[in-house]
Amino acid sequence: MSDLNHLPPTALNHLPPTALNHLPPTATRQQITEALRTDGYVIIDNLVPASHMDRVSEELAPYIESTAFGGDDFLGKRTKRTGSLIARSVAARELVAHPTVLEVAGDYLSHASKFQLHLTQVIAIGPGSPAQAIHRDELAWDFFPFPADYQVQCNTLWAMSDYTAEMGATRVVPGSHLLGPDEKFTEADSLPAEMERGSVLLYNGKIYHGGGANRTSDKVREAINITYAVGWVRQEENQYLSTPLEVAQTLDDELLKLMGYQMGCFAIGYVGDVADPMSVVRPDAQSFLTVDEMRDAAARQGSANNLMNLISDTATMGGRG
Ligand SMILES: O=C(O)CCC(=O)C(=O)O
Ligand SMILES: [Fe+2]
Repeated sequence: MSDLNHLPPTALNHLPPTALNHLPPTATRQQITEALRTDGYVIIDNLVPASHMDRVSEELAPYIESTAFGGDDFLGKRTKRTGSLIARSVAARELVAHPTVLEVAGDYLSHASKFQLHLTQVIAIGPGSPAQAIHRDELAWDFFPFPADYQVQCNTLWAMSDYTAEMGATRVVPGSHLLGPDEKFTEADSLPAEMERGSVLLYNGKIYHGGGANRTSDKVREAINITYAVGWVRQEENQYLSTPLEVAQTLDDELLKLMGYQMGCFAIGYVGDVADPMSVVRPDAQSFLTVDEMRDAAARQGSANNLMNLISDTATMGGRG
């Protein structure tokens, strides 16, 4: 470090980072959201105790055991991906609904009327696995080039096992969230998201990243990937078919809404006679987007404003407020 101290501050600013940014578990929602906005990622250390990960691990072990390896190089031929975490693990549900993460996701995606759960998955990278190709998660939507200033996702990777570079800790390319969709990066451009069990890497849909190579001979790197997206896109993991209705009926309303049992915006997600999807799980539910929520959406978008005026003019709001 002493050599660096002799450089002028402007030169220091141009040195590539040598480690990824971390925040303590006491960081505020504003600090975390700000870090995501500025850097496209941040690691929060020890957001849950390691003992929580023991519970998740125990509940999911039989499912991970019976999961097949991936079928291609992107999914990883020595990597297992085990989904349906809401149906399979009560402790994983608590991660899905972690208050800090939900507050940050709500804030980060507040340009949309609603946000929702996008996928839940254990990613277990086996010994000897090569690194995954470095990519942006936004590519999931048929490679659609979302505008540079439109965030579609707020993602998490929780360390369920130890998470060292040698074991295949996720690799992140700092600064890459500001670039377009067609960049190519190698492992050398990236840094490992080394963290302790119970820590979480938050990252947006635009930052380039990938699973690291597992260079050990006997250790499995396990992460819990839980991602959130704006309410108007299709979810990567089909939440309605992944969790049987009998299980859904036992979940609380907030988790159900997050899974997509709510209107994703004023026109997306109805069932039957334009009914709220929650009514399938709770027959007496009445939770259409309120007029106030539609007004909020209108304040964000010119076209929404026009629609609000139309709706007010023709007074068709009855029954939805
Ligand atoms: O396993 C990891 O560390 C990252 C996996 C990933 O980025 C993905 O599958 O999209
Ligand atoms: Fe990814």
